[in-house]
Amino acid sequence: MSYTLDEIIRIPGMLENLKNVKFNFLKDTNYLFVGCGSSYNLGFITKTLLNLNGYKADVVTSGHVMLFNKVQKSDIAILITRTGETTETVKAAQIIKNAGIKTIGITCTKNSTISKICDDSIILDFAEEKSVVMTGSFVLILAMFVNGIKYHDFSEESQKVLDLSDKIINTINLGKYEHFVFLGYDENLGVSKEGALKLQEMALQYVEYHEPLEYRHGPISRLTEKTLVVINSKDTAEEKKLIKDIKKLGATTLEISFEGDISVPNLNGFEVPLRLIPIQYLGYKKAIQMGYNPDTPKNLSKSVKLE
Ligand code: F1P
Repeated sequence: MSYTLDEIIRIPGMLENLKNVKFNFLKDTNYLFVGCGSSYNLGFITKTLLNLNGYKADVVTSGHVMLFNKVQKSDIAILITRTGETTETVKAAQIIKNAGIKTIGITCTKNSTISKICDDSIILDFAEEKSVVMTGSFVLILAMFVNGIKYHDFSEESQKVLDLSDKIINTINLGKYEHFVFLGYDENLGVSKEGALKLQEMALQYVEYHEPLEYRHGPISRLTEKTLVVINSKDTAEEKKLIKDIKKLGATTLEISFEGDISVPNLNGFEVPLRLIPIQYLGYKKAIQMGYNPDTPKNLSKSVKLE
């Protein structure tokens, strides 16, 4: 079995462990999320959910902070890095600290550079991963952030979503598709961004992500019968209409929603960690179908280290 598959399958068990991790967001605090790649996407999704629920939060790439040596005003910066060693994030942490902003590092690696620099750290070492691409660790960190707004035990539901993803995705003839489009609003736009990254990293596919109704405004011109459109919808009538239109044009859709092909519970956006499971599994399955090793994707390393 590949490490990636193992790291996806162990998600329900890891979520069970999250009960022992204490983390809370405060309404009067201004948060800034900082990260690269999937870790940036974690910040992007969480910032959106926080804003929708009346909290103050923003997100920036570590590379931007490092390159321009400046950072927007905030009370607490949350630096996310699974490995704790990504150059841009480590350098951004130091710049932010020097600007007098409190820093919290979120990592899955013990004794890493990020925890040495940050004022505080949360080390989720039980979610440390062997494979290059973030899967289970992403769901775990996201669930921790969601629980920081409103507590929810995702362990049982995640097993159901995992089983359903396995059942549904195994019925799709993945060899037919060479173009993957991910659609979603608000926090689901972040899910879509991460979905696109998974299919790109693991399976080297041509990918896109958009807000659903934006798809008709240009990107739809590239749609063919070899396109699989994954829509993380909120079951709105307009999203349903779009699905019909996409099908009429000959492409295939996979809807992840409360009543979709793969169903997730409606928790007013807080179900977002569950929405990641099908897309990670899809990335893994497409990589296998292409004959690639999902654990060690082309040109990538577990953490990017700049000279
Ligand atoms: C960030 C990251 C990964 C990506 C790739 C390169 O790593 O961008 O998200 O999959 O392998 O590194 P980290 O800072 O979270 O360790």
